[in-house]
Amino acid sequence: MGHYKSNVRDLEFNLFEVLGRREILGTGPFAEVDEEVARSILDEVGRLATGVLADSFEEGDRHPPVFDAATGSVRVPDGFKKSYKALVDGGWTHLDLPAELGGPGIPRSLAWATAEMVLGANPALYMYGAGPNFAHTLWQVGNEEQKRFAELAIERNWGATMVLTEPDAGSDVGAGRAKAVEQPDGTWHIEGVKRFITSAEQDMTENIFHLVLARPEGHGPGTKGLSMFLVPKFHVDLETGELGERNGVYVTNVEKKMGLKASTTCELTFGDKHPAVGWLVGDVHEGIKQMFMVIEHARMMVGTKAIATLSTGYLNALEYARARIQGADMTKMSDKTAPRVAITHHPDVRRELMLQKAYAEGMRALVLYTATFQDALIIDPEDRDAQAMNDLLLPIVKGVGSERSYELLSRSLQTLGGSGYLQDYPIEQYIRDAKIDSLYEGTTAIQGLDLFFRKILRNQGAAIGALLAEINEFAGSEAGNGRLKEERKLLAEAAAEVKAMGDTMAGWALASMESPHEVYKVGLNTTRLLLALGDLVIGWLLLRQAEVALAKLDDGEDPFYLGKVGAASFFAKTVLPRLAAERRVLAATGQELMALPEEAF
Ligand code: ST9
Ligand code: FAD
Repeated sequence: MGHYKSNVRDLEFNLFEVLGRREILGTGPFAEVDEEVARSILDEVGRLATGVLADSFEEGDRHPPVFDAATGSVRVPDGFKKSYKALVDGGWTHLDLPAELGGPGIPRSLAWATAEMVLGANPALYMYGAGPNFAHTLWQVGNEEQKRFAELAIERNWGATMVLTEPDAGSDVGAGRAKAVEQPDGTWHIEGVKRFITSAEQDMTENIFHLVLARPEGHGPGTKGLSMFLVPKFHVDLETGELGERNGVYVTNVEKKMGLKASTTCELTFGDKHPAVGWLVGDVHEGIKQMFMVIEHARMMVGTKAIATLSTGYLNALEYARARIQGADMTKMSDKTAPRVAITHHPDVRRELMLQKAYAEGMRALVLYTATFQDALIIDPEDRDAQAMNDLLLPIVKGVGSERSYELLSRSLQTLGGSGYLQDYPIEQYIRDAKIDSLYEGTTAIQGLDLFFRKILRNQGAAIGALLAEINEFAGSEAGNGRLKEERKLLAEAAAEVKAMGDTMAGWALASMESPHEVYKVGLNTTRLLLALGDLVIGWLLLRQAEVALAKLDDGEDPFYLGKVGAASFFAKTVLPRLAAERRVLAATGQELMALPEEAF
């Protein structure tokens, strides 16, 4: 058996029993995909993910890609190449594309459901295979020639990268110094060094194209002075599709990392050996706006990756716990001759397992719930409410998904006792591979700032207000037919705590217009609010699942549905009450920490 354990049943439960995806399948932009096709896609990707895709997960870690500094090339291990080939040959790198680009036209909810399995099985594969998706974005924002380039990139499965970070420009992308110099023929020469660029070199695709942020000479400071350029590794004859000369962009180092080792993280040098020719994307200087089209997908991808890893971590821990015999049942703990039991009998192990299950399944629901707004935007790109809700939920998917997954994966390891620490089991690699998720694509601090300042304040509380109203409506309903009464009460209390947190922070933000230091109190709590809102939404989605499950249980017992009710109730009773303490801590925030001299740290 491979390391990866999928949960197709839960994916289908979310899509078809809770989130009503049946209603949008087979119609409008999804006309070609009915429920049967959707289920067969999930089955097929599940089979692939638990098989050939997962096969090289360990090899990619123990024998990572090898960089040759003399040629700037990278050799990816053979087993990993085999997995990648299976992904490409099956057409799976084209799965997310719309019909006009030759894709099947599936909803985003189904796309993320399948992505979860690829990301859980072998995350680097998904990243190397994202070229067609990047090309889709280029096709959306590019000029005619760039659209043609994008079509070729899709047809030939070229690799792709997003190139923002520099040694002195990480979270602060606007500090970037890479320069773009316009040429008489309308092209640009890019100069400078970027770092930490994912997939910038590999030997699995014939070409790689880079979407690069650089500052045209004379342009202003900050992110708004950056433009986006298309910089291919090899030049391309757009008529014939033939590859031409090597462009002047080279990988000059590949980082040695804690985890996710199969994925190359590269230093990328432009214009050092010979000119690195770039084309201004869409002929407009709107680089940061265009790049955020990619970033939004990538943040969703990172959250999904984290959650996928927690899910397989939990399922591995569960399998171990069921088989591991150790100690007697607690009721017989003083009887030294009592039969030994599986550790799943011990209350502490059960508590730990249920916490893992609740977060893994609650955050899966969060990803798929968020994706329903992306579905709505395909159906009607002008749906502003769906846009605002997707915007609001994205930092939660990315920030909460990565933080909680990393935290809970250490609990998965704990369930295995000392064995969890060994490389005989996949969890230690899961933990190393998942740590990156709270760092790239905007650290957790950046997600917290994005949530409060952009998605709540700038949106004037509209989306968060709508979300809280929905949660309160559920809490005040008869959901569960009397059987979720206590849980709904806890949900309503938690919603009130989160609202109070947001209101207090908005008050400080307002006060900072008069007294600038007040904004520090906001900054001391943005991550707290992010995590608290995450817990609230997870609790709500779990209870929605429990409501559906309870109705099904009326027709007969099914452990799957019993587990749904159990997880929701557990989460409501053991996690949601903690939000009251978070609100108290937040309310008591003062200036002491910011006033403390740096030397005192
Ligand atoms: C990275 C990659 O880390 C890691 C993994 C790569 C894996 C690759 C594989 C990916 C696969 C999936 C991709 C598929 C792609 C396509 C699929 C197609 C189906 N939302 O607040 P301001 C914009 S890469 C939207 O003043 P500052 C907006 O235009 C490196 N837009 O910011 C705004 O203008 P306006 C990742 C946003 O103070 C403008 O920015 N690095 C948002 O100048 C300025 O906004 C990071 O993520 C938003 N949430 O700069 C950097 N926010 O206001 C993290 C801003 O007029 N740092 N814009 O609308 C930040 O995010 C900073 O907050 C900052 C601040 C740089 C934005
Ligand atoms: P810094 O920005 O220096 O942050 C250091 C610490 O300070 C963090 O804890 C951060 O949260 C905190 N901090 C910084 N600013 C603030 C603030 N204003 N408020 C509160 N806290 C703050 N980049 C790309 O462009 N393309 C890629 O493909 C890519 N892939 C990557 C792959 C890997 C494996 C890694 C490690 C990085 C990758 N990155 C990529 C870069 C990644 O996006 C950055 O590392 C990330 O944005 C953080 O920047 P930094 O590392 O410079 O940290």
